[in-house]
Amino acid sequence: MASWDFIQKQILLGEASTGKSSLLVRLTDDRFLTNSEPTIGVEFGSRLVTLTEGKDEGKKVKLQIWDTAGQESFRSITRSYYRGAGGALLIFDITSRPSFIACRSWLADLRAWGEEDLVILLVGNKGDLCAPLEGNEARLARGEVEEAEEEAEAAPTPAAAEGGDDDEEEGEQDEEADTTLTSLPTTTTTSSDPSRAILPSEALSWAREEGLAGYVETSAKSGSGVEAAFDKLTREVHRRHQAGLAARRGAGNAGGSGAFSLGGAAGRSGKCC
Ligand SMILES: Nc1nc2c(ncn2[C@@H]2O[C@H](COP(=O)(O)OP(=O)(O)O)[C@@H](O)[C@H]2O)c(=O)[nH]1
Ligand SMILES: [Mg+2]
Repeated sequence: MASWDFIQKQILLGEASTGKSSLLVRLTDDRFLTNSEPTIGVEFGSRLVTLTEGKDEGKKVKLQIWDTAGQESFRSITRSYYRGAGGALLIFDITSRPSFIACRSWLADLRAWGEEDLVILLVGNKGDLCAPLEGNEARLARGEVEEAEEEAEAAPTPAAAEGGDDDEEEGEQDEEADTTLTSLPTTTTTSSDPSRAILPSEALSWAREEGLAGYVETSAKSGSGVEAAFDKLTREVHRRHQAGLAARRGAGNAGGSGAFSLGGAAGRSGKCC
């Protein structure tokens, strides 16, 4: 009997040095990849995720996570990397605005090469390098969007209020940002922490604008948020895929998209997700 019920391919994407290989090693080995180890060669990881809701609650998904093995430095990622992936983690380094801006072009690649129903989660890594967040921003960093929004409605955060009072002071900064950030949000939130380049509210706002599945902050170094990010993506891919299958069955077409089949592996358990 197979020890898992469904199988999913997920891919890691983002600029070099954002921590993709470190996140994979943290997830699969629960350790931090030190500088002395070459990241090239870490190409593949696997993990079981238990589903927590719906008719498949309690069932297990086997994740097959693909790492770029350094190819992203040359932007030479091959088509086979994207093929059959149900989920993608689009990763930037929260201390580096250029790595966040680069997510735009990685997203364009994902859309060009990825499966039509690919689910993309935006991930801000290296959380350990910044001061702990509080209140609304802390909830957004943990992916607790609904709770954070409820709180924001009740009491607007300083970030949300910035558009009003601080317009003059913000003006210069916004203009500068406009030259590089075409459609990225220009109501850039500021942080009192000099090492933080992107606040969760800004990352989430862009993720929503682009129709991504959400935003989560991680630290491959401390392990914080890492399982949560992969689990969130896995469950969302499964949920959407099951909803898609149900809709197709309802429409009298039981054929799947084939987007998630992984050769013989899927056949072993009889299903894929
Ligand atoms: N402080 C800190 N450093 C990290 C974290 N993740 C990765 N790094 C470091 O960032 C550098 C690049 O990481 P790596 O995983 O090779 O990035 P990749 O090129 O995207 O695969 C390495 O020096 C890592 O040790 C993190 O969460 N916190
Ligand atoms: Mg790497």
